[in-house]
Amino acid sequence: TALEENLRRGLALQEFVLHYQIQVDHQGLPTGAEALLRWQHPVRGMVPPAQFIPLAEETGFILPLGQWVLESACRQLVAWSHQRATGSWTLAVNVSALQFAQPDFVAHVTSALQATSANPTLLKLELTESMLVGDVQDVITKMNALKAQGVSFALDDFGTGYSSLSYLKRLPLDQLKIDQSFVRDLLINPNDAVIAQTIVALGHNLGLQVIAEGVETVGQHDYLASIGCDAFQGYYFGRPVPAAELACLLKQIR
Ligand code: G
Ligand code: G
Ligand code: MN
Ligand code: NA
Repeated sequence: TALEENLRRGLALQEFVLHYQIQVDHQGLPTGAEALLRWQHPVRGMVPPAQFIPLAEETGFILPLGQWVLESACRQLVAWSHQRATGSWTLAVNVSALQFAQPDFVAHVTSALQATSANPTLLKLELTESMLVGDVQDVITKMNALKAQGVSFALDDFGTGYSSLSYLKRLPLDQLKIDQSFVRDLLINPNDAVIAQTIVALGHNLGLQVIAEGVETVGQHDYLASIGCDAFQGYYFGRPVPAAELACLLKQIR
């Protein structure tokens, strides 16, 4: 299709960029960021991932694009490692199901780390529940191979998918991300509040850190903090921005 052709041309012409959204700990101190892909189309402007990732997954274009994301993220980690304020920041990178399912996924991540000399312990890969429904042993093997190098794992959009709790306890995860759909109405919908509490308790009982995404207000933050949520991400702390703007954001926080 024309869009598919455009995507390939866009990658060649360096039209893709990563934006970074800050993540903070319970004290409000930045501990890292999530990389979020954007397509700066010369005519259509900034195209959000929801408008091209589904097609990229259907066509397999997500594979070269995902590799570009991994390498760019690793390059950013190296740039941050030279600055005092960001020296130990972790960077969370979204991985698509098709990308993760490749037999050489581990080799691809390793190659991005080695090509950039990024510190693997600062790289966090975000998986989604949809990746966990197939061959669980294959998922665990891949995760363990990367964990042996120091890479960590978060389960994104937690609570919206189909992962069974028996899978969850077998996976070598580090972090659960409470989906933003539960955070949005936390203060007005008692069901969402109970779900958030339950995810925090579940995560902690499994030895996982719990981060909430989509935190937009101080009220949402205070409630989540009161139920023991460990980390926070959302517009209240900062929108996804280019790396250069993140430095300005940091100065405001400090
Ligand atoms: O940034 P935004 O909220 O528009 O992102 C929308 C969706 O796109 C999110 O579900 C996010 O996980 C996904 N996404 C963002 N960046 C990437 C990426 O680099 N790779 C993949 N596979 N998905 C991404
Ligand atoms: O699915 P994933 O969690 O990777 O995607 C995160 C998406 O949520 C990104 O597209 C990002 O732009 C968006 N996002 C980040 N913070 C907020 C927020 O506080 N409110 C809303 N509505 N969306 C957010
Ligand atoms: Mn994510
Ligand atoms: Na999410």
